[in-house]
Amino acid sequence: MKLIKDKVAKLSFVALLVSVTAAMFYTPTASAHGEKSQAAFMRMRTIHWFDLNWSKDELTVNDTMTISGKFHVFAGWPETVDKPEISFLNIGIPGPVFIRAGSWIGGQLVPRSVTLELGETYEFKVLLKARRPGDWHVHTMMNVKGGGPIIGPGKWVTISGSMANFKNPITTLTGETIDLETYNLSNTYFWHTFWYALGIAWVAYWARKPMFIPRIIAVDSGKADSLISATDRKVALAFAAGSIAIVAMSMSSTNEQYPVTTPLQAGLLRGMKPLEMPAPTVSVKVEDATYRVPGRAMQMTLTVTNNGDAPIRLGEFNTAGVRFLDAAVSKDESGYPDDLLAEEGLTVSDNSALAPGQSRTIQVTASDAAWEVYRLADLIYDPDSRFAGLLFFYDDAGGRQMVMVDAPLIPSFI
Ligand SMILES: [Cu+2]
Repeated sequence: MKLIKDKVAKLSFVALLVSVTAAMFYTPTASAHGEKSQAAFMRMRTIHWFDLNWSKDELTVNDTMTISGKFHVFAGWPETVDKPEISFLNIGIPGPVFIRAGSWIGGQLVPRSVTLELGETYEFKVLLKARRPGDWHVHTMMNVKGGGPIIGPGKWVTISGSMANFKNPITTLTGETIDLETYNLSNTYFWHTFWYALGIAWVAYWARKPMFIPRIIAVDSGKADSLISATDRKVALAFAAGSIAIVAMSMSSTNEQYPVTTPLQAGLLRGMKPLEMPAPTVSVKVEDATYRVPGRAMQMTLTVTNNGDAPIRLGEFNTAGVRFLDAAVSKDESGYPDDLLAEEGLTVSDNSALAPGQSRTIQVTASDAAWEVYRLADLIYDPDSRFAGLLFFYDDAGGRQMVMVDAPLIPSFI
């Protein structure tokens, strides 16, 4: 009876070990990344992405594409989120389905974190190389230390072909050309297997002996010392000395084989060059802003003053990557993702050209299902219900001006 119990205990232990190991190797594919669950204020009051362009939406493995555009760092950055002093320009994708071959802010290569200034606008570009076939939602993203990943708009991109053909060749500083995709992979497999096997051997050695119940009985009856024999001590010593010797030997042989190694580079780049934006000659005052829950529409009363020398019209309101356009003034020709584009989502009470020197109070309505689909309307349940967004004004000569708006948003449930 005791023997059977012991066998059962051993078997369950082995089963547990196997399942834990299996869980480590199980990696299901994720197709979305929770962009809608990120708090609305994070998407509306931190980084405003605009003029985005995904150079392709269909590629085969090894093809490259770029994502380019601009982002404005909102001056009224929320107090609850750390300032973007240590930020990393990234791409939000489900795992390494692309590799990032390079990224640039204001023309400068940014393989590291950067410091961004509040209130500034930056130009960026990211070069990607297709690795894993599938349909992937490719987002712009800014990782901000203390703020988390701040996700931008995403577009579906299809990669076809076979991952087995993926190549990632680089030339090292010592002049050797290697394929990073497969470089020294057998070595990685070897060491993982080796240490795993050694660990299992160690566990197996102790698991041969009576376990759990017989041991606790021995400990309880004051015979704990009898559980570890002289052989056990020798085996333990051999394991310890052997492990240390293997580490020391493999380390010295590695050092011999690769005499020149440099650590992964990390650090902070300061003084990123912002985009020089001409001071807007349009000024906008938000008189009030309400969000009508049943109509999925945001209504703003704006007093717009044109201090420039050309007549202007309001063409677009952009918040959290959702673009509301007045089709009569501006159209999208960049292939912007449909679900984020309300081509006729912007209604202006009087959108006739506003002459230089004039001022007018207008009612602006931004309505689209995206308020709910992208869960931006959740903002009204925040303790600090404020929204922020970009307004784009156009003149007849094709000029465009960007004006930031930021105001409390009051919900209306009727
Ligand atoms: Cu996505």
